[in-house]
Amino acid sequence: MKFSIITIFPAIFDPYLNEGVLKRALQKRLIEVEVHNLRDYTQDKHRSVDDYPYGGGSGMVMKPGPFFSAVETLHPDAAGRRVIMLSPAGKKFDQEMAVELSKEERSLVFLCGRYEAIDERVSTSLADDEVSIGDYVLTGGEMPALVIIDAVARLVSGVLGDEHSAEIESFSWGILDYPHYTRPPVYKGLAVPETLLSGNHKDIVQWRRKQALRRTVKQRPELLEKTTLSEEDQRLMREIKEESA
Ligand code: 4GX
Repeated sequence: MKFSIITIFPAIFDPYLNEGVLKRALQKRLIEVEVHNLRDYTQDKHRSVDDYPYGGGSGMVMKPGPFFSAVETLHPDAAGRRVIMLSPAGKKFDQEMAVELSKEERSLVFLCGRYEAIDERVSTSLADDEVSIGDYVLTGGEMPALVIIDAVARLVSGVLGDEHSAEIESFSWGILDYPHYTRPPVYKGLAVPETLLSGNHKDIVQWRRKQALRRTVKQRPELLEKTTLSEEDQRLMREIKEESA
């Protein structure tokens, strides 16, 4: 899987990519990440990437030229690239989009903007997708690009160890994870739920599923509208509702 990033702050990426799972994935050549400086694709001696907005108003607008030059120079074959512009106005990124992107054959090219805006022609005529990581305003598209690369890279085959492959499916169940505990059995007077210490595997599986459902109802009820619950889940849900009544 190949990722390419276009930014005026290339130094942001190295520290994050050179730790943990992504570092190993890069070493194993399971993923490839190229970081390019947008200013290398400017024409003027000041290497300017922004300018005043037509029509007036406050704030600067990123020029289209450097983004087009960078993409067309670095990825001249349009069929081999999928250009993703990060923007608060984009489609909301979620696990479903991460799964879809992880199956992409083309290079994923991330356009990271700064300032108040990017000239509209970049989103309409250069980018294939405009993506937002959430409804808040950041100072640039670099962290959104890293968030997406992180979420997509861990879905690439071989990036997580085999022991984690079940975890890959966990969010696609469409409900939240169950609570986890490790030693000690009592910490600051807080005990680990006894079912987990019972050694009864069937009870443990059912307890975890019920906890996951309980947590989802309480914290993210909207997730339950998108998923279909099994007969067993529906029985557990009735129990949950009776207990809270
Ligand atoms: N999810 N930002 C991009 C510059 C900008 C402004 C307008 C395009 C259009 C963000 C987010 C985000 C701040 C990154 C503004 N680019 N990106 N930047 N939330 O807030 O993706």
